[in-house]
Amino acid sequence: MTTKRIVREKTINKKKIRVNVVHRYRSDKLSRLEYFESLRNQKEQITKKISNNKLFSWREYSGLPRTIYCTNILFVGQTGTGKSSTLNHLLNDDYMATSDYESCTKTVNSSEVYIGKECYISFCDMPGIGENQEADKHYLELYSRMTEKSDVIVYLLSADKRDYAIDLKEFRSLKRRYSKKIFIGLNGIDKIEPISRVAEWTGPTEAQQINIERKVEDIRKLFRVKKDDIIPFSAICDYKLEDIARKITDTLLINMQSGIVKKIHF
Ligand SMILES: Nc1nc2c(ncn2[C@@H]2O[C@H](COP(=O)(O)OP(=O)(O)O)[C@@H](O)[C@H]2O)c(=O)[nH]1
Ligand SMILES: [Mg+2]
Repeated sequence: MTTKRIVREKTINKKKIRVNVVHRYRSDKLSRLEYFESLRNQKEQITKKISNNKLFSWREYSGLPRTIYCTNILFVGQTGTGKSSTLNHLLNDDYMATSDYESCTKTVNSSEVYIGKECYISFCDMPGIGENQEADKHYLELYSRMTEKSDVIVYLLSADKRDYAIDLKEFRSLKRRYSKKIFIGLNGIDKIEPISRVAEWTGPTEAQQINIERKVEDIRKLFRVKKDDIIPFSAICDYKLEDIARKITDTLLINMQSGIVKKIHF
């Protein structure tokens, strides 16, 4: 696979945002994972819909104006919820830095996946909130500007947490503005009790499954969302990531059909 890393400045509402971008030129060799097929299988449909939307010219490579069409998928949520891990596993990559002891996504990282010759999906890994107030101020402003221009927002929650106060506040504010394009990814279901410390985790035990369902029900009530808008999965164990890919595709297509997505790029 040919990839190219660049840093690009995007101007949103007259302010510049630095975005690290990785380009992939051969999308058909992108991933061995079957679930990604769901995006590629609908390539025609997505390409057509993206093409109907706003276009912009891009002179970065050849120096000649080129028309590129793009749609944005954002991964948001608290630090450590697995945003970067989810993207790496979803795209079969290790481009996004992850860490088990510190937050390491300080700016927007974007993986641009070409689904047509001049048409791509941009998967944006956002910095995590909830680390400290000063950083949150900056990151929430970034969220606000990026979400406006996005087509799908995946809000990640950690399945093994109990206190979702910070998430509730931010999620509600996003949901109010973008109710049709946001859903919850409940990551880390391998850590739901009772955990076996011996065996390698390949899927939930019966006892874990019961607790996962309970957790989904609690989240549904707390966040006031439909059950379908909560996708339990495990990024690290590569479990049910296909559900995330499917939900992204569905959300993308629904939004494009309903005309919510008007501006496709910034
Ligand atoms: N057990 C488990 N750990 C995970 C899972 N997803 C991410 N992690 C771990 O959680 C830590 C934070 O992940 P990261 O992707 O950096 O989170 P981010 O800050 O949201 O980007 C890393 O140590 C990951 O290995 C998961 O599904 N299960
Ligand atoms: Mg990260």
